[in-house]
Amino acid sequence: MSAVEVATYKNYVDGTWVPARSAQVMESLNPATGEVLGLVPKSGPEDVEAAVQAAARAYQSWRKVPAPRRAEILFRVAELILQRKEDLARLMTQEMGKVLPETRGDVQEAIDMAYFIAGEGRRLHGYTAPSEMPHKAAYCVRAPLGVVGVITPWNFPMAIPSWKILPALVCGNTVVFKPASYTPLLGLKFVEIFEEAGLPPGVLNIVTGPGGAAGDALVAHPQVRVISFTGSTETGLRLAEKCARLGKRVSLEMGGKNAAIVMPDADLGLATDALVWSAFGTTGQRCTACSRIIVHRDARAELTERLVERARRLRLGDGLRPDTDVGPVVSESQLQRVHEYVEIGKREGARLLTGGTRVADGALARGYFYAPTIFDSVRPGMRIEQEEIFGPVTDLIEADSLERAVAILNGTPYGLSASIFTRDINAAMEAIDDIETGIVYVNHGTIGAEVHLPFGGTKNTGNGHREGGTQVLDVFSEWKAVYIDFSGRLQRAQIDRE
Ligand code: UN1
Repeated sequence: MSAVEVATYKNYVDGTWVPARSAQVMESLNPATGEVLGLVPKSGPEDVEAAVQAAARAYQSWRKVPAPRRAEILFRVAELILQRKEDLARLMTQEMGKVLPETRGDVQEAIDMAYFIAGEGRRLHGYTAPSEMPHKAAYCVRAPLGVVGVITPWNFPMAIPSWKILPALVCGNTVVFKPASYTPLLGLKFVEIFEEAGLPPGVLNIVTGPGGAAGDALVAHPQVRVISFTGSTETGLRLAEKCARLGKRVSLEMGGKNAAIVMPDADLGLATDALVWSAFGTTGQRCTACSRIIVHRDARAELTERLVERARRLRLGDGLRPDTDVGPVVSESQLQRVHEYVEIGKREGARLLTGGTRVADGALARGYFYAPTIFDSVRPGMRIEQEEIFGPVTDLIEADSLERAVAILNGTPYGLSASIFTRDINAAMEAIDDIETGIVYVNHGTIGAEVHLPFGGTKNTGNGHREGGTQVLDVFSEWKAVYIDFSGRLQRAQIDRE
């Protein structure tokens, strides 16, 4: 690694690439190798101010561009991402560690979202309704809100920003985007594509920097009308409090403690494949990761044996290598957090079946690698059963009936995704009815949501909003009800009833 060669990147504000006003920079690092990938602006409140001002000015003209024309730009965005899919995926693997097939999937999710939302430019449906008066028309339309602040995590550096930025833009809002501090380069590459696709200056701005300075300034700015945030529950709730004081709309996607139920009649080969993928894919760093496996007593021994055997065979390494199954966790602090939870689990009396250690042999010594970890004999209520770990750790919990399994599944403060493995249609339907999560899978793991269905969770996972689907449009627009009276006289609603 030669420090001399490291590229320096800039923010994009009002259609121009600019350094932070303070001229400060911060590093983007490869978590598999420790290599410095680039230097990006360490932005502060003054950079956020400039970006919000630019977005507020651009809003006045962008909101008047007909939605189908706004969408044409978004179709071009989709085409450009598609052309660059491989380069973006490789950079993403370098910047946050997940293996190349998964980073290709992340980029593909942004492509899917761009095509899907661009299509909405020709719909953005409202509806008409009959008026209670004669000679009076009534209908409603979606109106944009103004400047939107987008704050995103590092685990899906393109997919998650795409879920927010694209619908915000198609609705006619303008955006200030603050990507995660661990993945600024992907954020900057994403914004470059919008510029190339012909988005007018000021419509989308990016400021890279720490959440504490740049993110908070965005949340606190009175001209930012909506905050869309994905990240930890702790940060999300703190942001929500600030937004509430300012009367600002906030859409939150926060933690999860997702579980899968495995019934004795399930296809255990399929369940093993799906659960290893859901627990250890993305090194367990998905909001949707399966961190609890609730297994029926009669399937416990066999499923446990299969899972442990498979987890032990997973190969850790640099995600760019074709023989790697699981990449590093994103940072040293994340590595410590995962290990602390493993220690907590042991103290609570759970039985460690495999993993539970940092792996630092040979080339892995420079990165943040943690062995895929499975705990057995986990009881409902243990901290490792209740709290989100966000790493390659999953728990096995025994249940003796479907009813009990669903109760355990529902027994955490979160409600993002859930799954059940069974061949019994009645059991599956009952579980779908009783599971209290925003996403339910049958004979499929807990990960892999598609962009055209609503994505989000119940309880402390969110605050009632959804991303994906046409439902996401509700976050970035508000309803305008229109009445047109063509009677030529005063007609009083609720009063003139003859
Ligand atoms: C996340 O983990 O933050 O459903 C998003 C999935 C992906 C998105 C995950 N499509 O697992």
